[in-house]
Amino acid sequence: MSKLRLPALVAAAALVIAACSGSASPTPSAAAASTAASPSAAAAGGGASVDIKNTAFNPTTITVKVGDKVTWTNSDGFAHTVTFDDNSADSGNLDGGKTFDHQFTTAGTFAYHCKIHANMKATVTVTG
Ligand SMILES: [Cu+2]
Repeated sequence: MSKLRLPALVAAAALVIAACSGSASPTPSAAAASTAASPSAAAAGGGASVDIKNTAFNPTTITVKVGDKVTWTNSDGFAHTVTFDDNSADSGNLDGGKTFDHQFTTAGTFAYHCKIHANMKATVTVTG
């Protein structure tokens, strides 16, 4: 689905860029260009989000593609960590309300945990 939609977005962005190239007033066309760019950038980048709430990762298993970024958001009012078992990434103490992200560049299944709460465990599966 997203692959079918992408050319249309690119074409729309190209039209916006072409339309504004001769324009003397950049403010409205710049706003239009950034609005058009947002959905296509999200579709091209890919990724996933994990919420940390009630001393648990949610969801506990996610699957992303190589090159995707995963963002963790601590929705609890106290610190957690996102620490990979193989030490490939570690958020350190992530206070409530803070986010941590990590881009996955190799395929595999990566287990992670919270250093503060031993029962908090989850995995990220990265497919090639
Ligand atoms: Cu924790």
